[in-house]
Amino acid sequence: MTDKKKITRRQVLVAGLASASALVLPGCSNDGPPTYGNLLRMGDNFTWRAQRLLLPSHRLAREYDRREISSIPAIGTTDPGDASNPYFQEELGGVYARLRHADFADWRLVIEGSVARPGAYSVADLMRFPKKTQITRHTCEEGWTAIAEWNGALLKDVLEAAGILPTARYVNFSSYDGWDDSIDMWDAMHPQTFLAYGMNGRELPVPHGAPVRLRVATQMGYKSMKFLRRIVVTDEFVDPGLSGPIQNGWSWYAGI
Ligand SMILES: Nc1nc2c(c(=O)[nH]1)N[C@H]1C(S)=C(S)[C@@H](COP(=O)(O)O)O[C@H]1N2
Ligand SMILES: [Mo]
Repeated sequence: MTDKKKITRRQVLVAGLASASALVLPGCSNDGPPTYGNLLRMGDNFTWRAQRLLLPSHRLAREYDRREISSIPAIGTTDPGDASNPYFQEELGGVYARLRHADFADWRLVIEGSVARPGAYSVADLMRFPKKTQITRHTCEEGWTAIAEWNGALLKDVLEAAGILPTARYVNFSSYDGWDDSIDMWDAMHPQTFLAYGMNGRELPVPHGAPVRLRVATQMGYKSMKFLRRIVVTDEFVDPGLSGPIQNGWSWYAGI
């Protein structure tokens, strides 16, 4: 086959995908996360749009029994306050180290953006929401899985207390190790999306994201952000730039 033919085939494939998504979801073509012109990323976004359109209600991730809980390694950042880590950032990591030193008594989760009542929640504040438990499987893109019990508040309950405005569509998260990422309102309202302050019945350990992490049971592990700092509800998709997963080559939507 000549080069010319190969290019032609690829062009046909791209055009086909683009028109397929336009056909299936009229009016959605300028909506949602950017594709950066990448063919694989277009596929991810197609999966996201198709799932949101075709699945009428929240699909639940499988829940397990207590005796199926397995050991779970701590991956990525295991302590944002560790100054010997090459990724350490004083502005965030230094603050985290001081908060940790005081047992996170002064930690607050800021919730702002498209909400009627922006605020800052302590761990004790989050513990006043109905306490939820899920035993679910965590799937890391590096190829391992583990089953753990997560204890916490539903993100839905906390966001509803903050008063989500009708225009709100995305929920953005920032962490003490400089990660920024987002999920859509669908996943934010999901009955298995937690703000977890506990793991396997104990306080959430530092390597797993203390004092509070996000736990998104319906997506790959990297969407479950550890060491939460701030939540911003937005009406539009916000590209987090270099601190976000898209720029690192990971897909924004990683449904499992
Ligand atoms: N803030 C932050 N969140 C993060 C990470 C990280 O390095 N920093 N790693 C992600 C990845 S790739 C995985 S698999 C899980 C790992 O969670 P664990 O360390 O509790 O097993 O957290 C995710 N959330
Ligand atoms: Mo991961």
